[in-house]
This record gives sequence, C-alpha cells and structure tokens, in this order.
Amino acid sequence: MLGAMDKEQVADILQQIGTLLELSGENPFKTRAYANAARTLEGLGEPLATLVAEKRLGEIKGIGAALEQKITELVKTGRLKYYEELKASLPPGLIALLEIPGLGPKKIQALRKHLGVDSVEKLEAACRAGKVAELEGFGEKTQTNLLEGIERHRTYASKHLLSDSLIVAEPLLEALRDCPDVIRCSTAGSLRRFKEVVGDIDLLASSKSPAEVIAFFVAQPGILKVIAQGETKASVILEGGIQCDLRVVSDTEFPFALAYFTGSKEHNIVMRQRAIARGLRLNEYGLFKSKEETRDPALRVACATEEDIFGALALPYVPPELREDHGEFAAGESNSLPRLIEWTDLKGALHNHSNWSDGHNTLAEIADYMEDLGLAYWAITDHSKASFQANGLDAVRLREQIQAIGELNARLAGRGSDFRLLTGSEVDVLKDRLDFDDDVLAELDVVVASLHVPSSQEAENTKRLIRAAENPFVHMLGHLTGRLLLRREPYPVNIEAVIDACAATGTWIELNCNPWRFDLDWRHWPYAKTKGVLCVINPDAHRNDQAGYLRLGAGMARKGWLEPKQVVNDLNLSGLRQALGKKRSRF
Ligand code: DGT
Ligand code: CA
Ligand code: CA
Ligand code: ZN
Repeated sequence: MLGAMDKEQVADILQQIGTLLELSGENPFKTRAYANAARTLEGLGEPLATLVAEKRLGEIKGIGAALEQKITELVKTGRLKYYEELKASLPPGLIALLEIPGLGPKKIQALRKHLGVDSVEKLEAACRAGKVAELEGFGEKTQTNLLEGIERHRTYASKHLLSDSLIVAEPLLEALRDCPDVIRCSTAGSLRRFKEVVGDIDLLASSKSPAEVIAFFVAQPGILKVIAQGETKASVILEGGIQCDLRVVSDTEFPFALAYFTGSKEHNIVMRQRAIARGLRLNEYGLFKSKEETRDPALRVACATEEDIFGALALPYVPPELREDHGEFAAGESNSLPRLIEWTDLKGALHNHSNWSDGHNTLAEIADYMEDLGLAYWAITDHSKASFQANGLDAVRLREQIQAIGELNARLAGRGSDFRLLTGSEVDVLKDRLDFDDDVLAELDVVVASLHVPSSQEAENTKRLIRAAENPFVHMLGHLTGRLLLRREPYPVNIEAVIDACAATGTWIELNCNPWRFDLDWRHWPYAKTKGVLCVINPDAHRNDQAGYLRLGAGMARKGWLEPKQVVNDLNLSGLRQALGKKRSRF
C-alpha cells in the first residue's frame, strides 16, 4: 500500500538502506548513520507526520539535511527513489545472501570481492570447493556452518501455516505444563497472536530450575534437531521443518517476558513509549521505575500478570490477537475494545460440501456428526455445474438433494432432534451471470456465491462480485479473494468496493476458515465492521473432521476485531432463519 508511512515503516526502510550500503561497500560512518536514525525514529514521542509538516525533523540529533529529505519523501509519498535505485543497483542474489544464517554484510562483501560470490548458489559451490575455508576471517568451521546454514535456509526458513504450527506446538506446551520444574508456560510470538502464517514457534516458561526445563524440552518427541541449547534458551527444529524457540525465565519476569515475546514488534514499541511517557522503562525483564534502560529488580513495578502490565500503562487487557498496533491503543484508551467472539459461540456453519459434489461424507453421516458436536445447523452448499471438476450439481440433481435433505430433516424431527441440515449451493460467479437462475436459487435455504475462475483484471473481478452481491437470492460471498496461503496470491479485486456493495445490499461476507484460505483476510474485517457488513465463519468442510476449522476461524475473526453480534453463525436456528429471509424480503 502506498501513501503516508508511519515511523516504524520509515525506520525499517532506513535500517535496510544501512544494510544495503554496507553490502555495497560504503564507508561505515555513512551506513551507521542510517541504523542510528532508524533507532531514533522508533523512539520518537510524537507522530512523524507532525514533525514533517512542521519542518522540525532537522532539529533531531543525528538527522542531517540528506536524511531529512529522504524521511520527508517517505512520509509524504510512501516511497523513496534513492532506496529503490540502491536496491536495483545490487545483484538480487547478493541481497538474498543476507538471509543465510551467519552471514552479514561484511562477510558477504569479502566473499564477493575475493571469490566473486553474488548468489546462494555460488556460495554453495565455493564452500564445496573448499575456497571459503581458505579466506582470511573464515576457516573450515565457518565454511561448514555456512553449508549447514544454506541447507537450513532451503528446508526450513520458509513460513508455515498457522494450523501446521498449532498441531506441533500444542503437544509441546502440554508436555511443559506437566513438567514438574515448570511454574507457568505459554505460547508467544505470532502463534499466540494467531497470525495466519508464522515464521517460527515461540514458547515461554517460568521456573526455578531453567536448565532442567531446557533438558526436559530438548528430549521431547517430535524434535528433529537441536540447533542451540543454553541455560535458559533452546532452539529446535520440529518434524515438518518448523523452528521452535523456548525461553525460560523466573516467575517474577514471566508476565513481562510473555508480553514482550508475544509482540508484535510494532505493538511493543508503543507499549515501551507509553512506559517512557510515564517515567518508566518496559523491557522483557520488567517494568521499572527508571528513566534509563535497566533490569534492576529493586526498581521493578510488581505485575503478576499481563493484565497488571496493561493496567500500569493505563490500558485494559488487550487480547493477543489484537496486538498488532492496528488501533488497540486508541480503543483501549476509550474503553471500546471489542468483546471478541469465542468459538464456542458458533452454532453451525453455512458453507460445506457433501459427497454429492467433491466432499467425502454422505448427508446422513454429516447430520449425525454435526449433531453430535452439539451444533444446531449445517448448510450443505455443494458446487454448481460450472465446477464440473468438482462434480458440481445441475438444477435436476440440486432438486433431488433438496428432497433428500428434507427427508433427513423429517427423520431428525421424528426422533426429537433440534439439529437441522440446511439446503444450499455454492453457486459459481460466472462472467456475466450466476451458474443458477434466480428461480432455482429461491428454492434454497442458503446461497453462497464464489468466484472460482477469476479474470486477470481487477475491475472485471470487482464487477462480477458486486453483481453477485446485488442478486437478491445470494446470502453471502464465499472466499472473496481466492487466495491460498503460501501457494497462490489473491486474484486482483477492489475489496473495499465489494464490501461497500455488500453493505448496500445486505449481503454477508464469508470468513472461510480453511487454514489455506482464511479469506476474507483479518485485516479487512474492521472496515467491513464499520460498514455494518456481517461475517459468516465457514469451514468449507469437505470432510466431517474439518468442522474443527471453526475454532481456527473464530480465532481469525477475533483477529479481525469481530464480536458475536457481527457473526451470523452466532445466531440460533430460528434467528438464523429470520436473518436468511431478510435480504430476500427487501426486493
Ligand atoms: P514470526 O516468528 O516471524 O512469525 O513473528 P514473531 O512475531 O513471532 O517474531 P519473532 O519470533 O521474531 O519474535 C517474537 C516476539 O519477540 C515478537 O513478536 C516481538 C518480540 N521481538 C523480537 N525482536 C524484537 C525487536 O527487535 N524489537 C521489539 N520491540 N520486539 C521484538
Ligand atoms: Ca515467532
Ligand atoms: Ca522466535
Ligand atoms: Zn469454493
């Protein structure tokens, strides 16, 4: 997104400029000036935009005329020509080398100068030929480490799905809970914040015998390799290739370490500034009555929990999902943080498949399973005929299915069950129409409209989705951007324009909680919320056990600031039936 940049974004770019200059062999004074300026900006007590508007940047120590001009350009336009040219002037392979563990700008420069290394591939070849070991300042050991680093980078350094990370983190956390030396423990980092993809798993524990906890941890099943093991810290690679860091602290430090390592970095920066504004210092060791950086226990403000830390900084408790510096501070100050949805609030789901299209289970199996889960309803929305590869239904088969669901529901009622299957369709949004005529759609309880074959043009996709929203029989748009995390980018679409159309027509938007999708993304829900557009948390289940996606979806809805009243499947069956009738009655 272009446009005005805040100080964290500007600081990040200055930091990168420093690194790139070092990589290109600039003199150290110049490169350090950028790193220093970045740090100064992060610590600023007022918005950068104000400083720029009042032309006061130059008054800050360490910011000369050249930096002032660059920062102003970034704040005003969101871009910096100098930075873009600098990046373009360096071979891309050289920049990629920065990602290899153990390699900084200085070493990369030496490798380039003496061995012509300007890519990961060339580095690997030079290591294998034994040339790196011969270089001054490198040696055999460094060469071996670099080869390992390259290997690890290839296999492990990628991002991982939230769901894959939870599956391996939860047993480890359970094990820690049972460890007699552990007092408290928790996940931290992006996993605790419920980011849709995570870099690594962070765990935190408190103990009087940290070394024993570390020894206990590295002996757990599911650990492929121990990368680092110290007195209070360990890093391991788990099956599946995910790195996991455990830190062990004293129980007094636990809440502070938990808040710090949960992050995000952006959230932490504001927390630290709030402390400074109150004459305090906040870091991973504590909140201290001090104007300087310290970890002196005598100065620590006593906090038993994260709630206490927020309280000391004049804030209500901020749930981890909201700690992204996306408005939680303003909302906290005005006491308007949302009462977030819980997954146990959900009464059913409105987008699911059966073996009539590409799902695995029969209608009867689905009804039994979902009733057992304690749900109240489950809509069957199989594909329409245009999705022939998914065995989509034509109108004839759809009407047979409506009949079959009616018979199943009659049997449920007959044995006194309140659970109901709902009839429906995930109807394809085609180029100039929907895959079913309105008279067919009118026979269904639930209609989800999804764009499965998008155009490459943003305007075209936006137009098709708006047309779908304008159809009186379409209750909701399914997986609005079509993205598959770590696999396929979203198709181009003007999301805000589609949200506006949904607001105007009373159409809901799905939060598809298949862990590859989480679509619509959590970042867009606050906008939808201000427009009054309701969310439907849908597992898009193709097998019964995928009902479990609802829990992930509720977490993602929390990350999108959603409350029960914004979530359609918080309604019970009669409330839902009423809500389903509302849009149709407007036309
Ligand atoms: P990830 O692992 O890339 O998905 O993202 P995180 O957020 O888990 O990041 P990670 O694992 O590097 O660090 C865990 C937390 O530690 C992070 O959310 C905030 C805190 N943290 C790490 N480095 C810094 C830093 O340089 N400054 C501040 N303020 N906090 C940091
Ligand atoms: Ca992490
Ligand atoms: Ca980490
Ligand atoms: Zn679909």
